[in-house]
Amino acid sequence: MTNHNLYLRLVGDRFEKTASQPFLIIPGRRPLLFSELDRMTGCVAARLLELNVEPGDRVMVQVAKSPESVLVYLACLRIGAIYTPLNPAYTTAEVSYFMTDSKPQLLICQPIERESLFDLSLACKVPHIRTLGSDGDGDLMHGLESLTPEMTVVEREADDLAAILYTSGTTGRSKGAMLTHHNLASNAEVLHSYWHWQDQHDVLLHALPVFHVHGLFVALHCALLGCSTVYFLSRFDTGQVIDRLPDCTVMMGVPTFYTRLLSDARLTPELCSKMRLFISGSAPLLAETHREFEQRSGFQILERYGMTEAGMITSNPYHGDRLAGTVGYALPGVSVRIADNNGNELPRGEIGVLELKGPNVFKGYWQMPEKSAAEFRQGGWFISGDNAIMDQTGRISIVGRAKDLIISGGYNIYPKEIEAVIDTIPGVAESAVVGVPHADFGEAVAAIVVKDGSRQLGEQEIIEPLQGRLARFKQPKRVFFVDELPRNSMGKVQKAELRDTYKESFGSK
Ligand code: MLC
Ligand code: AMP
Repeated sequence: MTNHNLYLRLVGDRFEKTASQPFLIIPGRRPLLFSELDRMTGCVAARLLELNVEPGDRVMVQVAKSPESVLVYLACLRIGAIYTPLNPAYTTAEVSYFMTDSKPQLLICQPIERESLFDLSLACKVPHIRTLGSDGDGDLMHGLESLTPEMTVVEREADDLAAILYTSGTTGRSKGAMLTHHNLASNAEVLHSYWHWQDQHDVLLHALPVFHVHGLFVALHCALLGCSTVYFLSRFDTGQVIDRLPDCTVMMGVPTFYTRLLSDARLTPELCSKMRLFISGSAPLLAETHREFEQRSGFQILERYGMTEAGMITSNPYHGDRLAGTVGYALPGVSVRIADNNGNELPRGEIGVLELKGPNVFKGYWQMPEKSAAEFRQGGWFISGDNAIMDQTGRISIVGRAKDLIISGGYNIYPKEIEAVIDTIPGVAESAVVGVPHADFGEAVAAIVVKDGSRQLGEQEIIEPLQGRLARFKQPKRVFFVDELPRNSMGKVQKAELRDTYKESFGSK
């Protein structure tokens, strides 16, 4: 049997030529060398085996970005465990849902969170909890050097799960997208080739979080396949990114990264003299940002489009026009069509829902067979929920969303989840949550609330009860009170009207 374990494609024994070079360069810490990667992953794998993690078990990881967190990801692949990362911004209440749903064998959390998560892990019957801090501290790594590294790479079928990534849903309930070894490997290989990765020469500037497709898979997989050194920054800090740009050749980011760079006078063509490629995705890049960035840096940003369930789907070309406001063409091996609400393909030039098929498309949602089936059309087309248009050449533009979703700074926020919590606050009759334009985050969350008259309510009375229940990034940045919500004749809240009414809440653009 061929071993389809993604670990072999990403690490294996591929780093002979770059052995002495750094894989990850981390400010204030010793770099992680390519020569160390296989053995250190083997040590972490040995620790996971000590904790009885078996192939197919979930390992839930809610930690800060660190080189050790990358080792944990690779070690999970190696032993055939299913890596299940979570945003550290999630509250204990949110984590409780993920634990109950995925039933991990092991939870790895930040040392500071151990106390609050310990009882929860007991209640959810999670057998083991370990800690990992941003400096590699915490009990997960204690005494690791004395362990005999586990150097085998467990055999995996192409269809076996490598990771579960939770995405929120329009119903407010998160769904675990099941990604297989082949989903991830095929997408990585296509991107590595489509973006003309310069093996052993590219240097990647990495300032994205590593619990989402963008920073974890797109960025790290390309770097590993290309044996590239990575400047691994804990978060996006404009100053740090500006300091590092002269040493790098590729950067991937959400649109906020680019608007923040534009607001810094140090962004010049000279600063980017070694750069080869700036890539943007996860949220729409404004055409004006694309144009301004070209004027200031000399680079046309390459915009691509993707989602958790399918990794990368389309990309502007490497050679040829990178058109502002478009997301380019279907990647090789990926089929894309624009369809009406019944799944009938529409002629070129008409707006409809983007549907897709390919080796990148996930296996379904964890333990939700009906919900999974409902997202696919006959013939295996996955319904993205994004409204798009395709021109005569096959070039795609995303023009809106069929799903009720806010994307803020590259994070997806489902209004339903926020509304459900706000509606439980005493004094609230009902609420509607919408995304409104925001210069930094692209969209920001605004809540429109109808009071029931039983008590006095101000912005604070709405925000305060959300603490501990919803991650900060999901909480409304503005709250408005109205007598009633606008509804159509069917009684459906008119969110487009609300978005329009409140579009200048964060200043006009
Ligand atoms: C942080 N905050 C946000 C936010 N990020 N609020 C709304 N939207 C966001 N994205 C809030 C914090 O809660 C905090 O609130 C305040 O803003 C400052 O927090 P911070 O941590 O200092 O923010 P910062 O580090 O500046 O982070 C902003 C950011 C970050 C845009 C750099 O959010 C980021 O890295 N986003 C990338 C997300 C990403 O990787 N998405 C890819 C998904 S994969 P307070 O109230 O406490 O002050 C995907 C598929 C695909 O979509 O196609 O790629
Ligand atoms: P996620 O579920 O976090 O993976 O987010 C996926 C969603 O992000 C997609 O369904 C799109 O709505 C959006 N998205 C990703 N890339 C782009 C892009 N380049 N332009 C517009 N929207 C995008």
